[in-house]
Amino acid sequence: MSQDKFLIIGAAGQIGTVLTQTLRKTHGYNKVIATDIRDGEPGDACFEKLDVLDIARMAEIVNKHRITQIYHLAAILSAKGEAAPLRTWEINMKGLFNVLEVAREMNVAKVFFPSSIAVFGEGAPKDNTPQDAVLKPTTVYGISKVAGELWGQYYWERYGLDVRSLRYPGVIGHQSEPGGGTTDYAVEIFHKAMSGQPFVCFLKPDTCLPMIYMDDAIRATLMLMDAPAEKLRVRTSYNVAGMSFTLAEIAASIQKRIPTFKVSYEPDFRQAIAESWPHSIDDSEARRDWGWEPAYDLEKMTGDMIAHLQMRYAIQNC
Ligand code: AKB
Repeated sequence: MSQDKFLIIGAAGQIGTVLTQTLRKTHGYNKVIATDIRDGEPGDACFEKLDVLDIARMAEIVNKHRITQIYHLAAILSAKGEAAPLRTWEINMKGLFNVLEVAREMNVAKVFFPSSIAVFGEGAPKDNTPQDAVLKPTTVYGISKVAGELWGQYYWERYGLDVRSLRYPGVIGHQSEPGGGTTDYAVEIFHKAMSGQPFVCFLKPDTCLPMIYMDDAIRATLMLMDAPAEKLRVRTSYNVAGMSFTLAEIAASIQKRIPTFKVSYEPDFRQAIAESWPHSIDDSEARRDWGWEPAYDLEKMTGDMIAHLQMRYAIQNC
């Protein structure tokens, strides 16, 4: 068993919830310290309340628990970020700087920083968007991710801090709910279908976006973090792909299993964000450097989501 001690920042979020559970299953409960701005379970010695803007508290937690790896997942996402651009910049960038500085000062071995397909914008090819496509994002979230990628690379090159990163597509999972993203619809659609309600979508039916199933997203994260440092030729952030589909396609995939499910469309400001992003991603560098291969396509993901949510909704309705 490894001697690592993990710190998850944003552990109550969509990815943080599942990553915390997965790392605890592999390494043991006490090896993973969950932190969030929200309260944890009373009396949980492996939870610490943390505001990412509070560097002194972050350093205290890293010191107290002798942390060797930090997964920094706290951020304001694309749609919510547009309501308060300067606040989003502050949280996303100052939060990252605090993590990088604490990790550098306290000799943390590895840092994970999530980037996103939101780094792409005008000028990047829409289909099979390559790793080194032009990065001209339109959202403050996307701008913060481009800057974050470059700062991660800077800390690696300047200080030897081992910062690793993935450009996540929209993440779909049954275990936790997303919040504030443009791709959130792809989780909400399942909950509406399972609770017998119609779904009114904020994007048009032909909007095609890259997505990844939670199991694949977690597996990709851990594969990257476990890869030998000398294999990693990308020190900004790796493109990573799962599947791509339009809204009409995911609706049809659910309707194959739940024929009474109804979807209608009322696009809002998030349509423009979605249209600035790629349709699909070329992740050949991730495949080459650390053996990435997704396990879930649209049909397999829909089947698995419905099976898990069926159990959850059945228990809730008992
Ligand atoms: C969002 O929609 O903002 C996020 C993302 C693609 O990074 N899910």
